[in-house]
Amino acid sequence: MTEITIALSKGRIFEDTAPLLKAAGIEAQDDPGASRKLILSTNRGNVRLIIVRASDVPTYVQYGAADLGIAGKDVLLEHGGSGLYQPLDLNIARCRMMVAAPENFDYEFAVRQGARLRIATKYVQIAREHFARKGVHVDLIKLYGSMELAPLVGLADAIVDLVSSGNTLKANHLKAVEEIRLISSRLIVNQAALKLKRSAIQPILDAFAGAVG
Ligand code: PRT
Ligand code: MG
Repeated sequence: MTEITIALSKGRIFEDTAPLLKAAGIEAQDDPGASRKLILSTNRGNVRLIIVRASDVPTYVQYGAADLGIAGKDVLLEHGGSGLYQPLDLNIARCRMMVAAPENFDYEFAVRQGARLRIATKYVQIAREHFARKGVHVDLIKLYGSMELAPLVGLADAIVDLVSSGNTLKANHLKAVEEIRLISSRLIVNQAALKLKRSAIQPILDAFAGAVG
């Protein structure tokens, strides 16, 4: 039987993914939340799950170490998507990629003035493309987390980050000043695996598509 490996991350994506896997007839043998195993067997002998960092999912699938994966569009845009099919928007882990600035910073005015802005972000590709499209000159400062801190201590004028409830911005006296795009998670497939293992992969794709509606 054809072996299938699916790359997932713990955290918010996994919670929303478990029902979709179930709809595809796939259930993990151990609870990924509790288990420290990185390779989980499932009720289907030929299907296994691997647990990786959210931002590493596209890399495992690109190189064929996993056949399928689930990754946020934010992560896919930063990765570039080479070697991947993105056949399905799963509509889970939804949020918005936003520009945010301190409550007392007049972003629109700074943009109109043609000011050069310092932007701190984990999402350098997305930010670069956004500001280039707007014709705004920016210096991008790459961070790996806690972006909200950067404007508070003078590292940056503004940030580019994901926002869902808005509570993190509010708690740090920041406001969203511009929406870049909606973000949700996508099913991704290794392009070569889809050709070579289509009879095993296609039913999983169909089940996911049916569960998403
Ligand atoms: O932590 P790790 O390095 O393992 O990876 P990760 O942080 O990317 O994983 P995880 O599970 O936190 O996020 C996985 C995916 O969830 C992301 O790639 C997004 O596609 C999606 N997602 C949805 C979010 C959010 N909503 C979100 N709100 N990812 C992060 N956030 C953060 C945001 O960066 C900010 O710090 O939550 C904070 C804001 O939340 P609110 O509710 O206060 O607005
Ligand atoms: Mg996280």
